[in-house]
Amino acid sequence: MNLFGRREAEREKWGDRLPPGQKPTDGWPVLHYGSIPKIDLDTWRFEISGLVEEPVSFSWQEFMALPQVNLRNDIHCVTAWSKFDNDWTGVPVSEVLKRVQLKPEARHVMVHSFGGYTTNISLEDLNRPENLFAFQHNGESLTKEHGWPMRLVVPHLYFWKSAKWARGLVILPEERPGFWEMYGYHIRGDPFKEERYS
Ligand SMILES: Nc1nc2c(c(=O)[nH]1)N[C@H]1C(S)=C(S)[C@@H](COP(=O)(O)O)O[C@H]1N2
Ligand SMILES: [Mo]
Repeated sequence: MNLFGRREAEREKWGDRLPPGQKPTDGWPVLHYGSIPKIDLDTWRFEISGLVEEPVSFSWQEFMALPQVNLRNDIHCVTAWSKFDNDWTGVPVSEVLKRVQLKPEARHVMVHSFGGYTTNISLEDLNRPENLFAFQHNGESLTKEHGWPMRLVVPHLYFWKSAKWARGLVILPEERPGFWEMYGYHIRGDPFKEERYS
């Protein structure tokens, strides 16, 4: 089959689930800036600060005691691969956000990772039922290169929003660019609108 034929076949197979300009992959590429941070579960913390009445800080045990879910979704990387039907286990973002009281001016979030990576997201895009802090993928603990022990998964936006090695959220009144957003990636990054770069 020629390239055009193959693309047509993929489009037919995945239909509306394949965003424009994307190609399905069966593998799982590893993409990140810098090196994999060293993390120790004994000292690991996840913190929410900024525009909240009381900042909160979870130990690994406390985080694991939150309600967990299994969710299946598709991921879309801005470098043009999409990976369908990922099974994640983790804690819904909504469960984590329930543990803080947001101040009335709260609108946006900076997600922080061990190692210094950041990415911005609106509270509305973050607090959706399909988003989770995942520690398993397809039944296995996340590998170090894919974000062990825990990463954010936001399937409706390009995958750079899904911070690996997540360590906290800072709640903000307005949008501020994160790491890739500062280097020209789109501030929101909806794959179905092809919001790749700004
Ligand atoms: N902490 C951290 N998270 C990150 C990144 C990063 O550089 N550091 N890269 C992002 C980008 S650009 C992509 S495409 C995905 C890649 O995730 P994967 O390596 O599990 O496929 O992670 C995102 N999360
Ligand atoms: Mo990426």
